[in-house]
Amino acid sequence: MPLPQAAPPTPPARPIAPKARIYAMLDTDKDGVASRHDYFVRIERAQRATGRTDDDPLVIAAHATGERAWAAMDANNDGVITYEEYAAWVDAEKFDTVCRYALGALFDLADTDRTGALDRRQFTVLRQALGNPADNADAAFDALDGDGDGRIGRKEYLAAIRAYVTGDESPMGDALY
Ligand SMILES: [Ca+2]
Ligand SMILES: [Ca+2]
Ligand SMILES: [Ca+2]
Repeated sequence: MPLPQAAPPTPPARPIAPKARIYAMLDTDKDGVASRHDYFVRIERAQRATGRTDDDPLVIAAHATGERAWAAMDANNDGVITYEEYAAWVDAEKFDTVCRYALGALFDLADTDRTGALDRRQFTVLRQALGNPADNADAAFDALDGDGDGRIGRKEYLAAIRAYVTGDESPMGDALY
């Protein structure tokens, strides 16, 4: 019996594996495929939510790092990243050379008082821009604020995502879903 024609590969409906969870997050409109529009709408949302102008240096930086990350991930330049494309691409080295800059730039957009850390309100704005569920924003904040000082530092945020992507123990799993 012939195999059915390949539909676009999609992660499980309730993804458990870190890469599948992150991919589900990249698919902002939840149609099963992460498109260029899905990816960049997150920057636009973060910009709008923080009242930043188009010529804000942090907005420009977010677009620049976003373009670099997108170009690296969408290797065949067709405007979409399939789950298989993403899962095969991302690893610790890609995180250190590509992802951390795009994620850090989004973090900086949300850090409106420029302290290098996000308070609960700023973190919630960032999560909403990134397309994470809003209903567990408080639990996510508590999971990432390991020292309980009411702030999530830029380094601890990026380290948590890195550990999550590379399969180490990370509070990010609780923070995403
Ligand atoms: Ca999509
Ligand atoms: Ca592609
Ligand atoms: Ca903290």
